[in-house]
Amino acid sequence: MAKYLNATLKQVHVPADMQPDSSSDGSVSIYNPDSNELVELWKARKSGSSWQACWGGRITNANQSLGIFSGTFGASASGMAVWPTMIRQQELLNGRIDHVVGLAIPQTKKGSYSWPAVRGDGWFAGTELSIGQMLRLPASLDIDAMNLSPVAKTIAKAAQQYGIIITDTSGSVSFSAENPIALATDKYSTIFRGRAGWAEMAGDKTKGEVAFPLEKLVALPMNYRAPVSSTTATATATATATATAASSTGNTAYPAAVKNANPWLYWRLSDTSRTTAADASGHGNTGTLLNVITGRSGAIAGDNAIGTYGNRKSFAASGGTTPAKAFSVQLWFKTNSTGGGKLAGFENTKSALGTRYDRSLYLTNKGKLIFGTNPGTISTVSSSRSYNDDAWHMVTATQSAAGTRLYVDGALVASSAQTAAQAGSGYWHLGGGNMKGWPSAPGSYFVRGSLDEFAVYNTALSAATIAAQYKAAG
Ligand SMILES: [Ca+2]
Repeated sequence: MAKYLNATLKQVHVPADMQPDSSSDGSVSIYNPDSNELVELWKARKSGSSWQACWGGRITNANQSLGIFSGTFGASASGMAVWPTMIRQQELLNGRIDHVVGLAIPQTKKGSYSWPAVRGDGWFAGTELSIGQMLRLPASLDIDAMNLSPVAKTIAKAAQQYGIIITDTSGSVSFSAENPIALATDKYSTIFRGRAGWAEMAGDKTKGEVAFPLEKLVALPMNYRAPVSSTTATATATATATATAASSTGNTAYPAAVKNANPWLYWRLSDTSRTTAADASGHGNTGTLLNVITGRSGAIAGDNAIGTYGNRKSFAASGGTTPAKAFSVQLWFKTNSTGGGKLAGFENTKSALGTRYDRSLYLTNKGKLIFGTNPGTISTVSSSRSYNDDAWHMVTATQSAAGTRLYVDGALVASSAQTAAQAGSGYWHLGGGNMKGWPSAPGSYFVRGSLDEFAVYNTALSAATIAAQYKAAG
């Protein structure tokens, strides 16, 4: 990833007098109107004559972009660019802000984010607002009739007309404005009438002013105005149109081949919801998405995939069930991880590490595929080659009275005579779970990569069916 970040940020023109935000975040936004590119850096610092950053990203065609960084790139916890929602000094001087404004709040919701955020770092349970969620002041509120400070009035009008977006989790409720170190002349003293910014937002009581009406803000629904097919880095209007067009001309042979084999569960993982995986099997076995990245480019043309971060908060789980004696578990994956991870498995807990876990399909640190069951003693089969080559691979594991079989990219790669698995009910996991005690257990129990087209069947698919499915993928 560091290598990819370097490539992303290569040849960025850094102004000679650039100064990052002096806070620990060291955030920088650089917009180049000539190339129409926006680069944002996090923890930027100068080392000798060159600049280094811990993380960042680049958005091309910036003035047409939705301002969302791809994958895990960007300078913010949300994946949203900081620059578009930042209040400019000149806007405060003009008394007019013609855009949505960003707001950081101390408590953001755990495991949840709202479009246009593509990820979040919230960790409070039970609070109402998610990273990316929008708020606004009601249109009926007469802001001119309120005795607000000039700054509070300007921001309140933007909050009424364009809205506020939750951009970050911070120590206090705060709007983000341009850092004066980036400006030719610092006029904040004039803007804030010689007082602190927070004091101006609270109003000057000696003038009878009231505080910015935070209590009148109304939260808009999650994913407010999200496009039906939202994409990430290249989420320009053009790219969205392309993605929509692609879905109508996408590959229909592969999903048809899966459905013909009567899956018990079939998640295509092209969901716009960040929390629910729709089931295409017809059996209503929707899944729960936990802190995954949606809108990733998929294995099958015209249909997206999800991405996982490789940590224990980021995976998907089915509803409770008892697996059939004969079964198949199947998915596509794409990773370059050298930490391995469980691609799929069956556990007795839905969202925590299981204390009973079985039917484990996983990648070792070296990228080899292992599938096994634990009817009393763990019994596995393993591929001879590695698959952590950042290309899409289709993996299918089956078990029945005929034994255990592991297929990769439509072909049998390993088998054993094992016909049994652990008894009991539980949940299918996609993307990670407990691996403790399993042979060549991965360094990371949770896989970091893209996952797609997850299917579970209550039958052992035949070699011919699997080969035909792989062929249908094109
Ligand atoms: Ca898909």
